[in-house]
Amino acid sequence: MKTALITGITGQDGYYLSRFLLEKGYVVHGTVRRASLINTYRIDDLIAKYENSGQLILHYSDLLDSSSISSLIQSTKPDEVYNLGAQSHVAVSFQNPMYTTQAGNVGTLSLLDAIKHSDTEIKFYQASSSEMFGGESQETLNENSILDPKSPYAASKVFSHNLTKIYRESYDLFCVNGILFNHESPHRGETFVTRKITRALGRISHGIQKKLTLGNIEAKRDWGFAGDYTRGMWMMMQYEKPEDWVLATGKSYSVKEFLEKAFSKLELDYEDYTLFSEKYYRPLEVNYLLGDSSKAQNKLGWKPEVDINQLIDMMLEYDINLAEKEKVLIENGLLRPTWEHSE
Ligand code: NAP
Ligand code: G4F
Repeated sequence: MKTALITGITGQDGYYLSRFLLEKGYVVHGTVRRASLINTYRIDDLIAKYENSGQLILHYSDLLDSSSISSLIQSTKPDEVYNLGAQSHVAVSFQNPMYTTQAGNVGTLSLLDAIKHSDTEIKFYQASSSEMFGGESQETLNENSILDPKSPYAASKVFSHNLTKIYRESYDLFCVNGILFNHESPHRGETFVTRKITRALGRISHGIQKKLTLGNIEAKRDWGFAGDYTRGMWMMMQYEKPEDWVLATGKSYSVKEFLEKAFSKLELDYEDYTLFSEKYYRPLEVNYLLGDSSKAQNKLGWKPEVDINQLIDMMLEYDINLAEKEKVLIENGLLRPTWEHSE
């Protein structure tokens, strides 16, 4: 039975990856940040199913706390480490550049160094990002494309990406970079644009939200499904040697096209519901992202199973059900609708 350590297990990818590994029989250790409110809601079902048997073990930790990171590597003795933890919101990284950079990089360095000093057989996955490419031209991006980061978040991802390569080449460690294009799901954070749209649409359909406020809807992204991408992470770790891999669908749509598609599924016109605010524009934008995952498709046998229409259907179904429950709570005075003003 293999053991995995996942930083950022409470995030979207942490949920899909840990579910996948637990179903494969792995023992999964995950790091959780202490917060004043309980922040494990995405993995609560997994905790209920796997914690008592000892197959899922959670540890309080923070990527900035190097001592806790290195003691976790020593105490959990993982076969595979997946470094998913990050302040992952690009717009927020302009407001909190120092924290984004430190959390993104101190943790990677602590993990890699702890592996180097404790057990060089441990495999390491780094959550690299298509944001590193910068998206200035309309080219299709692969593992050899030039990195041209456009935010503190992306700059920090470039640092960790390079560090992962340096440890691989210097110390012969099994370290891989997964360069993942945008991937979404019903468990996507609610301030990322796709979920912001489906969450609003769910509430609009139940009459508990009137308008949705967005920023630049001309930007294009290559959007896939998180469950497909976390499966790909695991496949990279099973490959015969450590390399860098792009995961993408090979199709790019603008935020406006996503909006149109989502609203038209409920026979609504997004223009009747959408407002725009400077607040959601970024100091520097990544205009165009389109990925070429042929290396992963040919060498790993990975391919995305969910297309954009299925993804929107999945997210909408979830968010319409969620809004139905919220409506009942509002009607009973148990919930106050504050989302019109949220990010
Ligand atoms: P997410 O939902 O924002 O989850 C991020 C996770 O990191 C959460 O568990 C969060 O904990 C944790 N975290 C944040 N700061 C931390 C710190 N200082 N110490 C320890 N943990 C910390 O992100 P995601 O979508 O699952 O993405 C997973 C990883 O892939 C991230 O590194 C992201 O940058 C990268 N990535 C994502 C995409 C994408 O499209 N989703 C594409 C490329 C790369 P809390 O729950 O306590 O906040
Ligand atoms: O959904 P987003 O915030 O995702 P973004 O910036 O592409 O970053 C995500 O994908 C990266 C992979 O490429 C990850 F590395 C990163 O961690 C994260 O998961 O924004 C997508 C686009 C942007 O162009 C943004 O300007 O949507 C545009 N947008 C327009 N209005 C908005 C909004 N984005 C957000 N979050 N909120 C808006 O109201």
